Amino acid sequence: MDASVDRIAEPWGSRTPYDRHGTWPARVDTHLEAGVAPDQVERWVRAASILHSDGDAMDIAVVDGRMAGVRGRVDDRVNRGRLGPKDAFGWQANASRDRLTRPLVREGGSLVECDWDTAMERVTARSRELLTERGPGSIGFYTSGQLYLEEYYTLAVLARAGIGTSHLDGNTRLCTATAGEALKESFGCDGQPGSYDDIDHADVIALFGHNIAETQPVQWMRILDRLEGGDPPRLVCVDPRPTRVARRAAVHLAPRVGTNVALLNALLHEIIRAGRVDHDYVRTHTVGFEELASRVEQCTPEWAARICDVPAASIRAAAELLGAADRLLSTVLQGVYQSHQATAAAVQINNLHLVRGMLGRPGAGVLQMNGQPTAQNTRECGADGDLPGFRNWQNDDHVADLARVWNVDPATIPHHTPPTHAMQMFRYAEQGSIRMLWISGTNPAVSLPELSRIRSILRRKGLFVVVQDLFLTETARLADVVLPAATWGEKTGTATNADRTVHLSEKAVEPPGEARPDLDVFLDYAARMDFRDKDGGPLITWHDPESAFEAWKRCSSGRPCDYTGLTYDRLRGASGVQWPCNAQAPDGTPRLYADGITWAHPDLCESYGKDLVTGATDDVVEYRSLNPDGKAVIRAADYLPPHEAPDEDHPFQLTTGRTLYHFHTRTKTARAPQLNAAAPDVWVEAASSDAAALGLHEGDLVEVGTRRGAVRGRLRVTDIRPGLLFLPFHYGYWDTEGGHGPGGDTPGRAANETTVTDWDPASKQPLFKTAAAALRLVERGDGRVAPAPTTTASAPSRTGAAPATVGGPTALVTETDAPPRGRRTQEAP
Ligand SMILES: Nc1nc2c(c(=O)[nH]1)N[C@H]1C(S)=C(S)[C@@H](COP(=O)(O)OP(=O)(O)OC[C@H]3O[C@@H](n4cnc5c(=O)[nH]c(N)nc54)[C@H](O)[C@@H]3O)O[C@H]1N2
Ligand SMILES: Nc1nc2c(c(=O)[nH]1)N[C@H]1C(S)=C(S)[C@@H](COP(=O)(O)OP(=O)(O)OC[C@H]3O[C@@H](n4cnc5c(=O)[nH]c(N)nc54)[C@H](O)[C@@H]3O)O[C@H]1N2
Ligand SMILES: [Mo]
Repeated sequence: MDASVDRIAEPWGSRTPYDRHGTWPARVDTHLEAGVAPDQVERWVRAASILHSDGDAMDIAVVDGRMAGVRGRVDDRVNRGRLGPKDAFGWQANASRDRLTRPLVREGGSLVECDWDTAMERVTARSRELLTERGPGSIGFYTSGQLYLEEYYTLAVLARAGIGTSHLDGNTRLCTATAGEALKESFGCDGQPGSYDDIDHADVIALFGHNIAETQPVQWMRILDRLEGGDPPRLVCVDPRPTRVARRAAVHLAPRVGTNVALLNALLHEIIRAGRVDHDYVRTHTVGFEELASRVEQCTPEWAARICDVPAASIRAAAELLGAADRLLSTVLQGVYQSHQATAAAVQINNLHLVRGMLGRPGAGVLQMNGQPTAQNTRECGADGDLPGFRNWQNDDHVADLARVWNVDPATIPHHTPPTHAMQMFRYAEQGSIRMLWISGTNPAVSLPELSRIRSILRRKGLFVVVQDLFLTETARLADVVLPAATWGEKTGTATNADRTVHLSEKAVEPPGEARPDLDVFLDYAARMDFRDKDGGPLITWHDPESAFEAWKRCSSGRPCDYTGLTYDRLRGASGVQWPCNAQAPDGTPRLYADGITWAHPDLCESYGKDLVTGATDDVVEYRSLNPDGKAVIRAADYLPPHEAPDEDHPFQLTTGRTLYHFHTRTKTARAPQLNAAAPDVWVEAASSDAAALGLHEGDLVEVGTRRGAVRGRLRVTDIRPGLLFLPFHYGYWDTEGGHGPGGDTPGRAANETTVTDWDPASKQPLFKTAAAALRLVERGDGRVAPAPTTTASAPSRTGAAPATVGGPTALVTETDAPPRGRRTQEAP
């Protein structure tokens, strides 16, 4: 049966209920441009979504050589045919008229069009000059979580072995650095333990600072379908906002932002006190339990209740659910990773699973989530502050092994200090030691904290800025050279989602004008720079996506993220394979650590761990004495108060984050009419009690100010935690229509005007979730309403206070029930 559903008004579509341990029914969601019928589609081209980390598999409809719509892929393990709103409508941005079609270079103060040769010669000339005059440390690369594996790997090789710089990081630093760090701290190595299939089997699902309903809407559909089926799971939600997840939770804890560690320590205290520890598991697979038990001994629910401002009874109720669960699935995201004590908190969630022995079995797993579509690849390819293949920069054998793969001298690969993290790279640029910064696939002039500072760094005279993007973004406008990139649908490559599922996305249409795939740009640069291996042969021996993938396979061989069992042809068959995929696991690996902890041994581990308070790196001697046999490490952490507390001038806490319909700095979603209309401008959320106390109403124009800057937006009064304000971070100051928003250096629309330059000591991930702020009226709304959706966590607390968010006739998605099929066999519970 087919149904047509307005998927702006009903973002999660119709329900297809299923029972615990059952198979999630398949259903195909299709959205085609108005006037195009399914039988007019000439080709369906294989792809996976790149507007979140879910990895929703989809096919692109091609008509007359252009994109005309998308359809979920029915046999895929991740989404079983479903699409979220951004998947369904976001593709339209590709064809927008303001795509960059030619390179630009700065001439006499302004950016002017030129050919590729001119632009690339500028970049290589500057690179050579700097290498001669100042050495490799004067060049930095800041990349993305949105390119393809092949592109990151190529960039990692050219930056680390070609240039020889340690200044290479991704915007994954803002996103999943804490996920990676928490996995390294607990399991010695990055790599997602769990699987999305755990949703089918869990009896308790706990979501920590993760608004999955809006940020991975397809997995939320799966949870909703289980909630409607037999033996439904109970949800625990830890989030200060009234998210859809919170509204469906058996226990909702809405803590003061920045207090996750206190709450988690109380949960661990209760679980240990109530005798819920799996002592066999702890003895066989872990070290550090005694230390944890003694550190949380005083952390009673009453103690945490005072710090977190949640009822002690609710903490007990949550602990009872977590402690009694027979299959517990936990997910963690930015409410932890971008909040105070990020790594310490994320590690306590791993500890919860270790003490309860909830790992490596269907339904029992932890998902230290990713955010961006290919953040996993940034991390595993070493385009972040790590070495490729989860090799340990402190272990000379690992460096030597990498040097063997690249046929270079180990000394070529910088490894005497930790690879530079993004926040430090911007500091070096500010101080003048980094003189060239090549930014690909990210828009730091909107997404980094404290934007006035970022703008002034990017404008510095001595800093040569290269920006590789689809659009003339806020960042591109500050560049010396702008390189027009091709993107999803216009180039081929692989992407690995948050549960290690690898998808191949193929080129469906030609890129606009002279735009080029990022891979081609990096290969061109490497060729022009003439990077060589130690025998004088070319350092980079590949020439297209498939040969780059084959090169990466050699680098991944024998590593935790082993891709050697995969080929492009294989990925064109069964849709979605989870790494490691090799001779031992030819069909891929649903869960890590099913047979104990495998990569934590001192000789194998990616990291010897860090001090969670100071961030100081441990060395091999310390690690070997702590964990000689390579078990999981239970690391305890004391709660520390957030760095910036509310005071008289700034009486509120301020947090920032996402809304369902937009992706990041909106370069794509603002160019998709259905998505743009659902949330067209910035707004401010405050609790009804706070609004009443200040005499503020829905739609009033208000200003949120911190010590860094201010944002103006219309007020939405919601059921958010009293004392807390929320700003969506999507709105830059450059309007897609081509005009400035409220102008110049005080744009007043981007949340990051207000955020602080501060980061987690261990993961170096910046803090976007905790600040102290003031709120004041600028102008009465006089009947206007905030441009915020009503379908989400931003719903007004008073029903009817704002007209319901709808999409209308252009937002219809066809939902086609499909009989369950494909390669999946039912797992034994
Ligand atoms: N629609 C949409 N989906 C996306 C994206 C997008 O831009 N739009 N981006 C993708 C990316 S890159 C990412 S990283 C993910 C992010 O996905 P999420 O992490 O789910 O999204 P956020 O809105 O950043 O933060 C989640 C929640 O953290 C809560 N929170 C804030 N402070 C605290 C705290 O101190 N403690 C706790 N427990 N909770 C807190 C907020 O109330 C918020 O609801 O989404 C991905 N998916
Ligand atoms: N206040 C606040 N700030 C935050 C966050 C928050 O919650 N609050 N979240 C942080 C997080 S988790 C993230 S992930 C970041 C995201 O921050 P950004 O990475 O800056 O955000 P995007 O808008 O996704 O930027 C990606 C850029 O890449 C371009 N692009 C897309 N596809 C391609 C491609 O194939 N090739 C090339 N070359 N370019 C491409 C897009 O046009 C866009 O300009 O923001 C961070 N900043
Ligand atoms: Mo992210």
